[in-house]
Amino acid sequence: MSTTQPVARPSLDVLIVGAGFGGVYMLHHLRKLGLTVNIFEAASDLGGVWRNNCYPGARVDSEIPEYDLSLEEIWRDWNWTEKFPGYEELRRYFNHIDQKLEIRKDVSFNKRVVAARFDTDVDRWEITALDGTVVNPRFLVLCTGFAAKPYTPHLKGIDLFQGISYHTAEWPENGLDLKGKRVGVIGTGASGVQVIQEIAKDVEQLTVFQRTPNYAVAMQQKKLDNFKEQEKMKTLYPAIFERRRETIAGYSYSELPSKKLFDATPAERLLHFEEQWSLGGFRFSLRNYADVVVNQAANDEVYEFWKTKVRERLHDPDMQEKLAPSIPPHPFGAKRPSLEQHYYEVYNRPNVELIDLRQCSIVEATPEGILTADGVEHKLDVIIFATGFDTLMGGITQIDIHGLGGKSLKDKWADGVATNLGLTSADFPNMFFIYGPQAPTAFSNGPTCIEIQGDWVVNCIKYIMDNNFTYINAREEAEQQWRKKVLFLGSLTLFNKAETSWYFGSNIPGKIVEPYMFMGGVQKYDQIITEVASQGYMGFDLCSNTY
Ligand code: NA7
Repeated sequence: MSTTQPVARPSLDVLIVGAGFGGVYMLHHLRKLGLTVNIFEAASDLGGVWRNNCYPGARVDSEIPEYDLSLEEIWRDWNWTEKFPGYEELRRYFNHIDQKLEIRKDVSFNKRVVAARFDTDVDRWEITALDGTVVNPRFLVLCTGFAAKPYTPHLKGIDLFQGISYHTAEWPENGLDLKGKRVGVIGTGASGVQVIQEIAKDVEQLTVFQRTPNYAVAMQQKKLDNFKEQEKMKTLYPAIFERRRETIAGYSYSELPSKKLFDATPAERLLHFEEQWSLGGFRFSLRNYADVVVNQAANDEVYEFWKTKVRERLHDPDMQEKLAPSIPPHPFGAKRPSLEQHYYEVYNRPNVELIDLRQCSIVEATPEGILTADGVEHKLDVIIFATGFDTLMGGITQIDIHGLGGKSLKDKWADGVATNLGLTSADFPNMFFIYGPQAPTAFSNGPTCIEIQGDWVVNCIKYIMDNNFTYINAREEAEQQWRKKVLFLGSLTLFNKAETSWYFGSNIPGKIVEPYMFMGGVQKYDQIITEVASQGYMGFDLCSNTY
């Protein structure tokens, strides 16, 4: 870190960290309260994940308008060109938001926050950025996103590799020409699936290193070139935005059939599966029978349908077995299914090889590629790590945060995350996080979760200011109760049956394995946090200090 350069901004009320969906939403609403607000953003522009993830094929797996912010100022004269937009269009969306809401004037770019310390002498946060900038806001709102800390596993010998290697979330801004190259992709999660299906046609040779097959489902992408139709649809937008808050997963369509799977006849089930599949998006997982996530036999039936759908697109029986195994490696839905467009057809191409790491593991990187346990050296020019993130917690704990009594948040969470309502943590007063751990977060549609949590935080800050409190601090017993609830809900489903899953932190060696998200659904979450606020912030201490 460079030397400290204090910036005289004593009047700063709120510092927001991160200028993605969460940061932008918070900035707009907090400014409306008349507060002085600034965003510190590590990247050079707006967009959050859509700034960092610019690998070929990067696009959102939630369709529009479900993925829109509900602010009419934004959606009224914005039209999308694809149902599931790519990162370039999402960046243009952020430019549009800026035009409408004048966001950039209150954002400091290239400012990575590295430390935050609560100063009890003045009851303000002291925030330090990597370039040495220091600010002292009353409130700190972390909108760092759930996937802010990329994870690259250590690959022995990688330093000797003479080609180039990138993590998907650290892709060069100016792109990378992969035409005619021999490319290896490690990882087949959401990022892996997207990059693989995009580049297979361009590269000379693609070698995919797969540890667990992705249960990818049909995106059913659509071009939206008829803007008149989109404009007409807008009469429904307010209803869609209201409805998405009343569902389990924050999509207006994410309503489950009332029947359990085996209460429906085989014909009914088949028709239901086919319908959800052809409608596309997350419907096949989010509108499936409710017991699929708790009943193994019901889950097996869904897996069988999925397996048949996938296998009929693959020519080679060996590929069929690797990509859609006879014995499911984990229950359907235990890992987030990706949305694919032509992912499986990629494996019918002569220039694509699939290495099943469960059969044959990676030994090391060599100067010319990757050596696998069968003694084969896969010659590569480029290695792409599509190996995911230290999700949910990593974006927060990579900032050195100290609260009351000098307590470190990272130390506090070393034995497991403790938050009150997935919004605050005891002894870190006036600090909030949006779209972080122990909230519905990535278990739900991003904008819905962000708006529910964001509205709560805005109202809470308003309450503190209106009532002349100095700060709000979560009570430890409330936090323990919330933790118990999160762990309990996480234990009810089949989701903990996957060997490695970022839902449970088991994708990162050494990370505590426990449910990192509130799995009780968006509507329930909204009800709980609203109730807490309406009861005068039950489970929190509201302190008034006079100086
Ligand atoms: P994910 O979904 O965490 O996927 C990471 C992939 O990388 C996954 O296939 C992993 O296999 C694989 N992986 C991780 N470590 C290794 C090692 N050491 N060796 C081989 N393979 C490995 O990350 P994404 O970026 O794709 O998506 C994250 C979320 O971002 C996504 O769900 C969206 O919400 C956006 P595994 O499955 O653990 O066997």
